[in-house]
Amino acid sequence: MKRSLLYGIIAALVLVVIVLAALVLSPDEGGGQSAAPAQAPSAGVADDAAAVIAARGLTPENVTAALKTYTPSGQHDPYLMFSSGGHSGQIHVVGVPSMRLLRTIGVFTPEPWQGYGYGEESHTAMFEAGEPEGADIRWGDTHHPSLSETNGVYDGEWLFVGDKANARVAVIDLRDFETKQIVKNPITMNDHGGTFVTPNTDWVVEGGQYGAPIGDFAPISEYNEHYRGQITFWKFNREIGRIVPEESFAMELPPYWQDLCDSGKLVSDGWIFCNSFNTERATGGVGAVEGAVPFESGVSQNDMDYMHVVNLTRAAEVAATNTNKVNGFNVIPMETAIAEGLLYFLPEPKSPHGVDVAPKGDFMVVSGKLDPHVTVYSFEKMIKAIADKNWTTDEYGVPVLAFDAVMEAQVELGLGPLHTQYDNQGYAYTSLYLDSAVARWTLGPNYPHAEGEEPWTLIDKESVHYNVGHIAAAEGDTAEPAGGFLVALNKWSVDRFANVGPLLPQNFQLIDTSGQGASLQLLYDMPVGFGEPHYAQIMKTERLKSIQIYPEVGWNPHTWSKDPNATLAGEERVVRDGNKVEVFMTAIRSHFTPEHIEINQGDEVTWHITSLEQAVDAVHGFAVPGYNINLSIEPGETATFQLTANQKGVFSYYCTEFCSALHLEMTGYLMIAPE
Ligand code: K7E
Ligand code: CUA
Repeated sequence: MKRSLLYGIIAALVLVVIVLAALVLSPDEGGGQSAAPAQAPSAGVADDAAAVIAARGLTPENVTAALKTYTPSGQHDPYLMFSSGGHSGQIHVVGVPSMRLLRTIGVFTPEPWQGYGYGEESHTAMFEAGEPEGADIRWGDTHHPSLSETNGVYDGEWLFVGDKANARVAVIDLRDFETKQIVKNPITMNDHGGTFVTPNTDWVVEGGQYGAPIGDFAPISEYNEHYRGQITFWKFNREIGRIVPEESFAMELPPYWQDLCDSGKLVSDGWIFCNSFNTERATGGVGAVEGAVPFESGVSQNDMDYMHVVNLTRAAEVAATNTNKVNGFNVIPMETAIAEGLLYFLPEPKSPHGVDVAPKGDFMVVSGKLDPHVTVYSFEKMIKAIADKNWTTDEYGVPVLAFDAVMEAQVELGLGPLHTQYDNQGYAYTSLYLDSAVARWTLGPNYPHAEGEEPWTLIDKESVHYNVGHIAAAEGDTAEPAGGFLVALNKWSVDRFANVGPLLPQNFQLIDTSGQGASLQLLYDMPVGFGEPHYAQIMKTERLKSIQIYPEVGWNPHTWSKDPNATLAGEERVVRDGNKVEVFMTAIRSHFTPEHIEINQGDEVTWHITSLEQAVDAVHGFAVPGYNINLSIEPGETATFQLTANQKGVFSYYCTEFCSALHLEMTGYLMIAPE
């Protein structure tokens, strides 16, 4: 009796929740493909659901969360999250709200599934182009992915990401989700503030991090005189889809530790903001230097550090006539930057981490890791303070604007505030590392406000698990945030998942931000076991313009044109010129042509394979044992690799994708006769 009553109550609850969810998740909001209109469930379905709920011991909140994230088979997510992969050196693409991992993009690290970095000529050349001289680097530490924008809104065309470890920037083409370019910063060994695009993707910003002599050596005792910071502006040419180093430039900065940057937009378009820390210019040295103070305390002495503000429009003009070069790269000297009014500082409390420009471009928000407030700066007030010359100068002569003249508001949020994102309801969201929470607070009077909510006020806090770093809201760093969802990128997972050894996954937690007031709801945990993601961006899926088949048989994804070595059916051949051998091969289900390649030990082989496939998802792989050759040949693609036949023997090359019922037969013999 009691039991059936309980079931009845649960069934009624479920019914209410399902009907509510049907109202909340209208087909429009579902976006993507095939969002069928939700139907009121029959009593029978509710009974079944009630039984499941009882058996699994779910609460009504659990059930609501499940209904908001469940994505039936075949339905697409309305949003895609592009997450940095941290030490994996990759980018990971995750569907939101299902939190399904859709794709990994090899960037700074070879990626076997994509054949990325295994013998394919353009990939190998790309790694080498991005390496410091003499190094052989096959990893990266990706921190801040940046989607290309048009008028301050994602356009779904290009993706950039920085490598903190080696100060490199990569360009990814979202037509085929492949990395097309890696550039090495010629004046610094490592960075942090990369990458951030300007509102029309004219520039890709790469901020610095640890001060160092620019293109030179100097002992640490000469820190103040010879160590410097920098910020680099990479010119992006959309026509060719490449960064143009010759048109790019950097600016020499005092040896503070520059951190994350953000681009101005709308009213503040043309300006760049970067936070910094270690204005103390601490040089560490514990264990090496008598009486030295460790970095962790030496870097946190000052109550204020400096937000760096760069007039990029003006800096680009100065760069055009600047003659100062370091390692062949255009670098505006600090004195020039000051004299030309390109660089200003805003005092910012305390050991800040990141600066985030509000959707209308009117405010810059900074969080000090050691200050419980976020500090909001007014762009308008900043411009006035510059016009009024309302400043003192730092030791290097850089104008430091008066704090009271530029500060708009301070909002107390909690402990360890880090990064801020925005939504379409006039709310800002800030991660609280030490509190393990996400705070929702209101922006100023010129943003929308819910009934009874005051500007610049903390509204809600949602606990996350644990120690959140960045947060990513749907289109939440653009001029038109979408609202609805936010993902907390948590650094620690501790007890959230089954123990998989002492190296635990990170934890992405999806939060529903669609309501107003104190309505934030944690929906879903996604363990991340591939590295430590830092920043992520969430874009509407409908903005993508990606292809499924290359435009023409024989396409070169790297040049985005027909490959001169494209091989059509009937044109397959092996051409010999002395000890140089060139193979022109085709691949189609379920054979390579030719199936026998006979060469001699010592031959130098260039090998082209063209996929004749025109069917979606009909991908072939190509592996040669013993030679570290592993390709992915997507429909229509021509791939090229080179090998020197230094080992004799018989090598069975084969297709590595289970492409058809006769996939195992998709093989051939490479016969290398002894010298
Ligand atoms: Cu991890 Cu943006 Cu590199 Cu903060 S950064 S958390
Ligand atoms: Cu082609 Cu398996």
